[in-house]
Amino acid sequence: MPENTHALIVIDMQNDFCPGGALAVTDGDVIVTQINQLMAEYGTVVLTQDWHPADHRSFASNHTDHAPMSMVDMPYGPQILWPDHCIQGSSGAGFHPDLDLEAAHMVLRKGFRPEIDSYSAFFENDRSTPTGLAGYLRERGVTHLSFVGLAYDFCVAWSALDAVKLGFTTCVIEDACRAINLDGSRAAARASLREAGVTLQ
Ligand code: VGL
Ligand code: ZN
Repeated sequence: MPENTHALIVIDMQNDFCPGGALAVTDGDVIVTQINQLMAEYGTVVLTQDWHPADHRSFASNHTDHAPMSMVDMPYGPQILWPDHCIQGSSGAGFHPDLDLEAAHMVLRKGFRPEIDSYSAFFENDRSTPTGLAGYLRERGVTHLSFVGLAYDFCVAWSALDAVKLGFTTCVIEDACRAINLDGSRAAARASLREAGVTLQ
């Protein structure tokens, strides 16, 4: 029987992060089967969905003279500029076709405010605007979180680091994640997760 205190948080298993997508993560699709199997072991399953308007400020195309993967200063700090991805209602924003949507209890959309990016499932990148996920989980009596999905070094890591800060016992199942790995971001994320007390499984 799945335990009601344990939730699986599936981060951004969307077409644009899979091979052929606008911000494809190498082998991003390979983890889908394993994630579907994991869902059965948890009392609560949450899917997050990166969900940007076309004029989102995290897109290089909305800044003059900036290439994708370059940096810009936003009011809330430095921001990597991405290729256009996960535009609301587009096929790229849809979940991978093999992901078991029926097993999910909640779908949380994030990144829909044009002025601010949102890597974490808990807070937007200003680090102060909550998504409401912590309240949802606490009200359901959830104390333990396992994270899987894309991308390990951005949305998975930021979500897991916030989860620890919020007092959840937190684990990242590395086998069921894949990384973008921009300038060593995978190793940096792993070090931060270890230091914060996230179990890497
Ligand atoms: C993500 C970059 C931009 C992610 C989302 O899901 O890790 N990365 N938007
Ligand atoms: Zn995004």
